Amino acid sequence: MTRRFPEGFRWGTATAAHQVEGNNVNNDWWAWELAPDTPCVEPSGDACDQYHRYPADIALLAQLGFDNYRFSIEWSRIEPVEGQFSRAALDHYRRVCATCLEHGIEPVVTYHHFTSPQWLAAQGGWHERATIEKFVRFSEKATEHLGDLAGRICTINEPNVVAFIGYMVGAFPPGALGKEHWLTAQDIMRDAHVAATEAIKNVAPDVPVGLTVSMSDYQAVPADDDLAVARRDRIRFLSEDHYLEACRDDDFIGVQTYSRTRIGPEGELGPEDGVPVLPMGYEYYPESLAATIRRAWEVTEQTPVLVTENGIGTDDDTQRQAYLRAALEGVLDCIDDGIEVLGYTCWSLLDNFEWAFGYGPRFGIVDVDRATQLRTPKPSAHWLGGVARANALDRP
Ligand code: GCO
Repeated sequence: MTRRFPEGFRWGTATAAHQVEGNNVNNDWWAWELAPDTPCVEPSGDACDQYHRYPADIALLAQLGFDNYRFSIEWSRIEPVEGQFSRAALDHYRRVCATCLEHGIEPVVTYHHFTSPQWLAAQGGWHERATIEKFVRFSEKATEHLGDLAGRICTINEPNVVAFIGYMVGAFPPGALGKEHWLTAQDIMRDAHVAATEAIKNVAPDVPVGLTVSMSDYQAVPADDDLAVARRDRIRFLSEDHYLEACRDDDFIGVQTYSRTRIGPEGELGPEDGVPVLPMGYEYYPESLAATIRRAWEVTEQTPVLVTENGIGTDDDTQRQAYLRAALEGVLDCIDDGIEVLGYTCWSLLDNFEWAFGYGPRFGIVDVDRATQLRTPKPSAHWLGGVARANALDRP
C-alpha cells in the first residue's frame, strides 16, 4: 500500500551554522566550549567545514531528492562588532541561498540558532530587553540582503531550549542563573520573535515567517492522575504554549520533535521500562511527532505546521530509518485528519556538532569523516530521498 503526501509538500533536511560551519570564533558558544567549567565534552573546531563546502553539500542534498534546505546564518559573522555589518559575510549567505535555488532547493533561513555574538553576550544577552532591538536590527539587515532569495524565514530556533537549558540547566551559555532569569529570557525571546517578524515583513512582505519550537509529547502518568495532569500542563505551558500562543497570526509554526516526556505526580519520570533509550538519554518514540503536530495546530488555533526538525542521534542507521518511517506515518495521519502540514525536515543532513555532547551523537543521514570531511550518504539518506522524490510512503 502507498500513502501519498499532498501536492506541494516540502521535503528537507536541516543544519545550523555553528554545528556545521566550523571556526565560529566570535560567538558565545565558541567561548563556552573552551571555558574550563562547562559540561561541553569537546570544542566545535572545524565542525563540518561547511562554510567552505556548502556547494557540494547542497548539490548532494538535491541529488538525494530533497527540495528544501533549512540552515542558519551566523549573527557573529554578519555583525562581528556591534553595529558593524560584514558585507562579505552577508554575500556568503547570499551565495548559499543562490546555490540552493540553482539546485531547485528552497532556502529556509533561520536567523538565530542558539549562538549569539560575544559582544551581545557581554551585554547580557537574552535576559536583557535591549537585545530585542539589536535582534530586530540584525533581522532587517539580513532580510534586506537575503529576502529576495529566501523561501521562508525562521526567526529564532527553539527559544524555549535557549532559555531553559541555558538559564536553568546551565548546559548552554550563559550557564545557570536561576528561575527569574529563565522566565525573563523566555519573555524576551518571545517578544523578539514578534518584533523581528514585523521587521522582516516590512522589508520582505511576501516571505513566510515563523518561529521554531522544541516540542515534546508530554504525557501525564497515570493519564487520569490529577496531580500528574496539573504538573504536565504547567510544564507544557512554560516550555511550549508560552510561545505557541504568540504564533497564532504567523505564516507557519515550526515543530521540532524528538521524543516524549513522562510526567508523574512528583515530576519527570524518565524512560519507561522496555522502551529503547537513545544516546541523547531520551526514549526512541517516533509517535511523538504526530502528537506534537496536533498540539501545535490546536494551541496556535490552526497555524500551518512545518516540521522543521525530526530525527534521532544513533549509530544504527536501520533504527533511524525505522524511526523516520514511523514518524512519517504519523504526519500522514495528521494530514488525513485535516491538519495543514506544509512539509517535513529531517534533522540532520550531516553528522555534526551536537552542542555540549560534542561529536558523539550522530543525527546525520550523511556520515562525515571527522579527519577528512568526506561525506558518505547512509542508507537512510537514499531511503528518505526516495520518499521525497515519490512524495509518498510505501508500506512494506
Ligand atoms: C535543536 C537543535 C539542534 C539539535 C537537534 C538534536 O534545535 O535542538 O536545533 O541544534 O542538534 O535538536 O538534538
